[in-house]
Amino acid sequence: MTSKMASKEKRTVLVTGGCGFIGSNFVRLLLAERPHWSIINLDLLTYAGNPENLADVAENPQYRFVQGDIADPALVRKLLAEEVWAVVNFAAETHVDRSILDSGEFVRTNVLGTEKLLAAALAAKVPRFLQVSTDEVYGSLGERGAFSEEDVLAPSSPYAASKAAADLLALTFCKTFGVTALVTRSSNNYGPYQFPEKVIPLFITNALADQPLPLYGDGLNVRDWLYVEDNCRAILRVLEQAQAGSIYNVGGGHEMTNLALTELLLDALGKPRSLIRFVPDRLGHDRRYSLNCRRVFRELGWQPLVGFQGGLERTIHWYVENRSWWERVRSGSFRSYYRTQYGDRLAEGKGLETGSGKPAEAEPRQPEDRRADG
Ligand code: NAD
Ligand code: TDX
Repeated sequence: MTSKMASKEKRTVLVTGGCGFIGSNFVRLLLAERPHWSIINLDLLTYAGNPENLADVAENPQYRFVQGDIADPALVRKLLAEEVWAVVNFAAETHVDRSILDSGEFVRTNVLGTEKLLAAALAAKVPRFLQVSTDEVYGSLGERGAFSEEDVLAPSSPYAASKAAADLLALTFCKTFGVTALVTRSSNNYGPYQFPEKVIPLFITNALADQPLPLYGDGLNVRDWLYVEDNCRAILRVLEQAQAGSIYNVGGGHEMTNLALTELLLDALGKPRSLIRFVPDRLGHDRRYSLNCRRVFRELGWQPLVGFQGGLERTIHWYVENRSWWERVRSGSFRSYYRTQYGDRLAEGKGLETGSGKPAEAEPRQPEDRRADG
């Protein structure tokens, strides 16, 4: 069925984790592009979930919010009884640094929660189940190469391991029980409403508050950046068009070092580079991520529409215009997290003039190239 026909059909989609960063952008996209669809947003409202992220659509009759846990079978069963056509599972603990401080909640939500959601979808015969996975499941690359969907999963952090488990559970529910499970593995997203623990919003908001920007290790780890709306469009395409059991890499095609990214942000904000602090590295810090996205280009005709320069400008603009949003988010429990994560690190940190290109403490791991096909 073409997406044009689908857009006229009435369908109900259960979006989980819709009060987070990507989930809220996805809900907004669905309401705009599939106005006949009904959306149920199931979100536990952890520290990362914020109903304000969807305040502008809260009164839309096609949208309903339910506060609850994906690991609560009775609640999920009740919601799936409403003739749900698809589940899109964004709900997760998502921050690598927090998984290094304490991995328990990552296993509970990302692994057990996903398993419970899959079991409920199987029992309710939900026609489609999309698991939102990540490039981190593949582990780290050296300077060359890119991961394709057939590569072995070799996660480095407890976060990535929990996401790999969820990703494989979805695929096994397809093989073993016939659930129409679909998996997307995207690169680093950025854009409005991202929780300011992740590097781009953390560095924008620190810079706006004239606070130091803590750059891990030598600052030369590489990430591939994808504008959040582009990822949401890819997820919608996979949801409507992909075959059962298929996996799609979704990358932005814009790789850069963290140091280059930081300098770009400071320049764009008109803030001095003296705000950069090289701090002790993240444990198990993946050196580089890169995705081969030929499958999603060829089979689904998806490609990113937002260039990095434009996407970053929009993102910076959003954080400048929404200072009250991030000041609220950065208060309360965020402060104690920040002290735990950065207190000692910043005390040991070095500025650009003394630290440029040098790790402040441990040498970051230099993993071998896993593939060289990119
Ligand atoms: P986020 O941390 O901003 O939001 C996560 C949301 O899930 C929050 O609203 C939270 O309240 C909710 N949640 C957590 N535990 C829950 C539970 N047990 N039941 C119901 N809701 C729960 O995350 P994000 O950055 O928007 O990421 C969304 C998904 O995309 C995650 O699965 C993540 O692994 C994946 N992903 C993220 C990126 C990225 O760059 N942010 C990249 C690739 C994949
Ligand atoms: O303070 C920091 N200093 C720093 O140098 C932080 C928070 C990060 N970094 C570095 C670490 C990474 O190399 O910046 C890079 C990006 O870090 P994060 O924003 O924490 O993202 P990452 O670890 O790459 O994981 C992200 O992309 C994949 C998301 O958080 C995951 O949810 C997603 O699955």
